[in-house]
Amino acid sequence: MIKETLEKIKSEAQARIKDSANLEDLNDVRVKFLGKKGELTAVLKGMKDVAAEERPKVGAVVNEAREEIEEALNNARLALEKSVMENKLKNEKIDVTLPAKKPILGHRHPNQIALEEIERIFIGLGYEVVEGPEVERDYYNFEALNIPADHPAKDEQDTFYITDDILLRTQTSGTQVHEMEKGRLPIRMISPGRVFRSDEVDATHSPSFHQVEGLLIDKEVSFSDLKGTLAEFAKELFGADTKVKFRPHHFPFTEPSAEMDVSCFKCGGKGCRFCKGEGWIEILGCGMVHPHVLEMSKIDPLQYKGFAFGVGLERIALLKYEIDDMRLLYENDERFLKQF
Ligand code: 2NM
Repeated sequence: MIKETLEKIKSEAQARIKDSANLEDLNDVRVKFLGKKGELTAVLKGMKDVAAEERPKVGAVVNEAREEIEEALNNARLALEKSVMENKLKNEKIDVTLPAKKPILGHRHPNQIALEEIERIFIGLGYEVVEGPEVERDYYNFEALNIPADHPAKDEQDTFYITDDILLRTQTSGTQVHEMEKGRLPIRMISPGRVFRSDEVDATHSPSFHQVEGLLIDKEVSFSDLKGTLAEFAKELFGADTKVKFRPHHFPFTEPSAEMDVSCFKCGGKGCRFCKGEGWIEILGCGMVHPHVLEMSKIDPLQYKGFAFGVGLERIALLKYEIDDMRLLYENDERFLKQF
């Protein structure tokens, strides 16, 4: 009687195991036949009705049935696990021969390329690169540079004020004033950095652009030192054939002051579309540091002289890389940037 029941349980279990399509089905089969409330357990519980002398024999047969079902379950589980793994391997196959995704590399900005070139030239001439704050006091941006209270540059139309006394620097000269105040002479420095002016955006203007200003202070410095230095700078930046020309100009912080033109590096000075037929291109402002500027920073103008200059970095980048609209420099379009 028990034997028949066991046979039935075994064959039913085998059939269900065979029908199991996945590990969950198989687990259901285990619970149904071997679990606490399972069919085989029910048979064991029925043992109390079996005669005492028969019990060991019956017990052995029940255990045998249990082991058989367990083995069948195990084999089925291994087979299922194997096929799951095989499916995974097949579906998640990686073709290592496919070309790799190329990482997108950044590119130096044309401003940065121009800046590094300018820094290289002046470091070669013994200058130091000094950076200063973009937010300045009125004193460092204007007063110490001999810019009078009624100068148009000080107008709210032209300068971004934070308070009456604190502003976004309109030039990097403040950095040079800080350096002069330290009283460590001589000075040979350039100060690159971002400057701010309340300008509308167009092809040649932006409310925020970059400058490199230079300052040299020593005993016995003359205008010819300025000319020689800037002529050398122009040759290094635009080519050995570059000629320079100085036109008188006015800046409050230098006296005398000048603007420097370089011979057009496209046509060599004959006049072309690039230099608008002039043969010359304006690139910087310069001059001998005003004695009053030296005095305000506690440098004796009878003992020390200096020259200074200021270049617009964007202007150099636009010229050097023949870019005709400054706005392109600020869009950070990778297709544009990677051309330089
Ligand atoms: C320029 C043109 C001429 C200049 C002057 C000074 C300082 F601090 F020594 F007074 N720094 N930079 C200067 C002189 C800047 O920019 C067009």
